[in-house]
Formats: sequence, C-alpha cells, structure tokens
Amino acid sequence: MAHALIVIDVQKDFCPEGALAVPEGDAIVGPVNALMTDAEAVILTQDWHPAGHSSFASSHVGKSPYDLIDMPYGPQVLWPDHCIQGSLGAQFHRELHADRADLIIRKGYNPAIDSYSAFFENDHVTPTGLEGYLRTRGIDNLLMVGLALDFCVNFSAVDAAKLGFGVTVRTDLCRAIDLDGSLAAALDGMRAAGVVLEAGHG
Ligand code: VGL
Ligand code: ZN
Repeated sequence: MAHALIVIDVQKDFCPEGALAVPEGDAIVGPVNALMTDAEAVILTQDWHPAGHSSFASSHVGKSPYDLIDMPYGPQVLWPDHCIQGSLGAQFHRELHADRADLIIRKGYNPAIDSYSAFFENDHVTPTGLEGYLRTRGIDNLLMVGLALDFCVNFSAVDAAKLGFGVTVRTDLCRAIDLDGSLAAALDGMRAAGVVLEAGHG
C-alpha cells in the first residue's frame, strides 16, 4: 500500500552534543535511511525557530529550561534555545539522506506558537499544509520515525490519526526526551488515538 515515510526532526540539536540532545538520537539515522527506499514519498520535518522564540526559557524572565508555563493556547514546556533558523544545530544530521526528501516541512517559525506536530501548530488549529500535500498526492498511510518520540513524533502521529490517516510509528527508530513521565503518556495517547506502535523486525 502506498505510504509516506515521515522523518521527524532528525537534526543536530536533537542529537548528542546538540542544544536539546535526545539520548541516542543519532542511533536511528542508518536504519531511517534504509527505510527511504520502500516509501512512495519521503517527507522530512525540520524544527525551525526564530531567535527569541516563545518556547525558549531564555525568552521568559526568571524561567529555566523544562519549566512549564501557560500560553494562550495551553501549557507549554520551556526548552533550551534550539534549532534556530539557519544555525548549525538546525541542520539535519550529517548522515541523514536529506537529498531523498520529496518535501521538507519546517515548523515552529511563528514566534508566538510552538509547533510539535507536522500537521498543526500547538494551538491545534493552525495547519502546516502537510495534510493537503499528502491528500493531493493520494497518500493515506504514514510510517513515522524520528525525534523526539514523546513530543514531535507523538503530536504528529496523533494529529495524523485524527485526520484519518493510517499511522504506524516504528518506536525502535525513535528516541525520547522522557520528561516527568512524558514517554509513557505519549505511548498511551498514541495507542488511544489508533496509532499502531511497532518495535521493528529485530
Ligand atoms: C521537539 C521540543 C522542542 C521535538 C522540538 O522535535 O520533539 N521537542 N522542539
Ligand atoms: Zn522546537
């Protein structure tokens, strides 16, 4: 069945030594590249924030990374500065086969709203355009991998399932941040939304 491979945020800042390093984030790159050959479409997402973005702790007086604040659209975790537009850290991991991408979708560029999901900003209503792209290409099934499993992969997978796409997440080709139980909550939330979680074929 025709499917798109959606590779979420495999960027330097989410890999070891990056500004918002996800443990073992770089370990998935080789097998993710290998999956690209079987997909009808390869789509990469790229977290792409302006300097001073509202999701950065440094933009809020007296706040530290990983604090939680209330934004007009709901609760928001504050992060270290990461994936600033045009910076080295915003680049894809050097070994990711980014040239294979049909589409690169950038997100998080609105200074006032974070955007974990590849489909909607964190207000859950502002679309990124990815849904229209997939529908006009006739793609109904999505295979998702990438970083971080409990944030951007989770939000993307749940939104896609709500939109009616068939969604499989290869959990072995994701890595998590795991902040205060966020990984367990994300796995439960994805299952509840009808996302198929696959641990791979060994
Ligand atoms: C992400 C936190 C902040 C992610 C992006 O890619 O999961 N997490 N920005
Ligand atoms: Zn971000």
